[in-house]
Amino acid sequence: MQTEDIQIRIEDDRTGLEIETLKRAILDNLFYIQGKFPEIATLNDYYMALAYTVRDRLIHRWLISSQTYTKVQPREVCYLSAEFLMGPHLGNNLINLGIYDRMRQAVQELGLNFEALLEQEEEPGLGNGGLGRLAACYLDSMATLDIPSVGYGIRYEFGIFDQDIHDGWQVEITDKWLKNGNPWEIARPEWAFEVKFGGRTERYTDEKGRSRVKWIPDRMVQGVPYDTPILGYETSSTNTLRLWSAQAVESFDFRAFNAGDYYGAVGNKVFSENLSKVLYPNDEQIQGKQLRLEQQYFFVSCSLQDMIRTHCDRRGLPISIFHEKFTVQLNDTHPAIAVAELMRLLLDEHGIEWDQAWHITQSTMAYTNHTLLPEALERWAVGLFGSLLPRHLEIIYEINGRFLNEVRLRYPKDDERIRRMSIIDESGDRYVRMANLATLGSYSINGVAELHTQLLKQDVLHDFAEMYPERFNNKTNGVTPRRFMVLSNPRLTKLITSKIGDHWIRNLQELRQLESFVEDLEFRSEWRQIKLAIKRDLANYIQEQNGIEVNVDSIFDIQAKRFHEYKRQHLNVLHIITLYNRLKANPNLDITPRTFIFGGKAAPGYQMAKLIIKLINSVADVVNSDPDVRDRIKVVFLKDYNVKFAQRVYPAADLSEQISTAGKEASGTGNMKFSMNGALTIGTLDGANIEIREEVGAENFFLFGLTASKVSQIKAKGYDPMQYYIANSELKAAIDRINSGFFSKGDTALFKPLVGSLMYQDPYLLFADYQSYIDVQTQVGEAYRDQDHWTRMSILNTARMGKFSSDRSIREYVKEVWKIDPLKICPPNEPCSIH
Ligand code: NBX
Repeated sequence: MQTEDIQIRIEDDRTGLEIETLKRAILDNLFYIQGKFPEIATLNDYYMALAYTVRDRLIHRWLISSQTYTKVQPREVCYLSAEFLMGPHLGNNLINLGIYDRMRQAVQELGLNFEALLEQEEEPGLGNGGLGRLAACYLDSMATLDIPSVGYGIRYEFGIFDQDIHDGWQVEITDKWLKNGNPWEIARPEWAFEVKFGGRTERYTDEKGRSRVKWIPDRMVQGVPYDTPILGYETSSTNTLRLWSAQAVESFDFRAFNAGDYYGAVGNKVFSENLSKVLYPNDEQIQGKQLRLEQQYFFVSCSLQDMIRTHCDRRGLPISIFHEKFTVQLNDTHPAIAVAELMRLLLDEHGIEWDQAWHITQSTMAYTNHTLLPEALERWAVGLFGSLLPRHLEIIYEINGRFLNEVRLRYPKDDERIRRMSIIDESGDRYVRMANLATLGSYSINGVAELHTQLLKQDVLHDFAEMYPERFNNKTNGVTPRRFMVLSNPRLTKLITSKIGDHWIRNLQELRQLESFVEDLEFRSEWRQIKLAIKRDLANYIQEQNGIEVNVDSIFDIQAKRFHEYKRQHLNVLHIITLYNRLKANPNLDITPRTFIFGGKAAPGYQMAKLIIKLINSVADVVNSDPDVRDRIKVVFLKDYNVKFAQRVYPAADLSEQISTAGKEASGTGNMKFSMNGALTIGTLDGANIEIREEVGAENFFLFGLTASKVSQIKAKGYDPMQYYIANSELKAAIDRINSGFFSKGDTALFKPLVGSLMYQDPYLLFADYQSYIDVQTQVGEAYRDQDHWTRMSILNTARMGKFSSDRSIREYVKEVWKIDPLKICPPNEPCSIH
């Protein structure tokens, strides 16, 4: 049968959207999939039954989408990312299907607790932080905008660790997200690919007399795809998230087994399956571990083979036009080996000549950079690289040789430039520089906020930007309002929609219409009541979890993000200690009450970040039990901050802490999520903060600190933190408090590494920014006293955040980078003429 002839026309319990149908479907799935009857079904059984009910409705749209792509053969974007931090699927899919309220009613009519069922979902935490969550937001927006796309990544068996706190210290616990099964994915073992590792290469002459290269590996692994449907909002477009799981290659097992080496065979299985076992929990810091490079190559090779199979086999198109049908977006350098792998596939497997292969490769790849931190720029020791990927190393040397010849022609006798631009770092031990490989192999290179892109061009990729200025562009990050407003903040969503309708959910710029309600007293009062109600919910959670009673009329001052010295959670702590010192010195001091709330994980090997968590908890213990400050300051560390929890935290904030050292935070996306939900930002001129401030207006943003250029100037002159310590009595008092053992039961050694680093190096200039931060925090306290004015500022923040929808970011990628046309997908059971 021809695909065009297939008409999917199903109208039954698997597709219907009426409340009665939904109820029947849930019970049907409970019975036939979970194999349970209601009397003995667990909460998880009901969650699964509900999830399958939703999945059925996605699958229908998914198949129509996939059929349409097969027929139309549109240009597609493949988003390659080592991380997809998806968060729970259920609520989001209900929103995008447009049946959230209906499903709630159906569930309630079955006598079940809808919120408890949503809460039951174990989130797939297949990412560390911003970079992984950005990939997830972009999948939502690509589907919403009807852009044919696939997300390719790794199906880690264990995602980011769960965080527990013991005695104030972070303790990591394995994330077993698959323990109850995953109803959202479908395994496709029939579409597996083999991936080679190690061994050597051989030259030979092919039948046409051309010199060719063969790679003879010494290990082989199979990648099995697991597909998850990604439905857009108010559209039928349903794209695919395809995650690869590593499995032993059957034939390899058998060879060892037949030779009597049963243990060897099983050993090979263990090696193979290790590949997709666990997500590396380090953000912004490379480790140089072989397994990490194996993971990267594994998923990149599977993904490129998959694209080529779709292109050549399924669509019958010539490989010479591959780049016309596919574009690959590299989410940082983690998938940058794709440049060498596509070259290898084209040269060695498809017999294409070098120049054409390079043209195809360079017309396919586009690279997004997410960091300027030198310690986060990926590089691999040449020895390790060559032993794992011998053929790729040859190809990289060839790319590099040809490229450096061009550089020499263009800039004769500029050896320094050659050294800087080379893909191989030869300043000491030799390394492959992945950022140089990605840059050279791509037709587009972008940063993730205006300042970041500017610094990228000025600094890390300066020589490349000079040589190929037309390839560089900015794409300021965005976040999806479906998850971070509609799903996470239903009360605010309802209020906004009652005033301006619901088009803002698709077109976030429409939030601007809220500006005309700023002067409406009743609207402001409703706005305030909603914030208060959400704060009450979070206060109850804090009471339950941490046993701390917090004042809901206090400023909820929240810093929630990964722990890193450049993000300066410890600057926030210095402010807390300063307030505490003031109150101790003057117990009657009239300050605006504050609740300081922290959330976030530290990389398990990052001692300083873990010590900052310990400091927060130690300060919390002292402050929260001191009757002198009662009800005026409280400190709360919320453990195990993840996407599910973040959705409760953003809406509850009055103040969002975005206090990184200027020039260090590429963009930030939490800053956007807080502000959309009506929090005011206290922040530096860093990353997207700059653009947020431009949008919301300087008068609705609490700015402090040095600019990025001032930071570099001070560093260039030789920064001496001690000067600030000596000159500033409050700063000195805060540091001395920590040093004295006051927060560590007299233990003066505990925080030495932290205090020492600040006093003698302070690489992130906390001391230089301290006074400015404290002053602006004082202004925040004052401003909060005028609740009416604060509410105006809060409303204006939400109203002016339209720019920061990931829909806007994706529209820019589509128009300026990918050049892909949207493709409308027919709704199920409705006759329609597509495209
Ligand atoms: O990417 C983050 C940046 O720090 C943010 O400023 C930015 O908003 C966000 C999205 O563009 N980077 C990030 O999250 N990096 C990682 O998680 C990471 C993970 C593994 C790794 C290096 C970095 N090896």
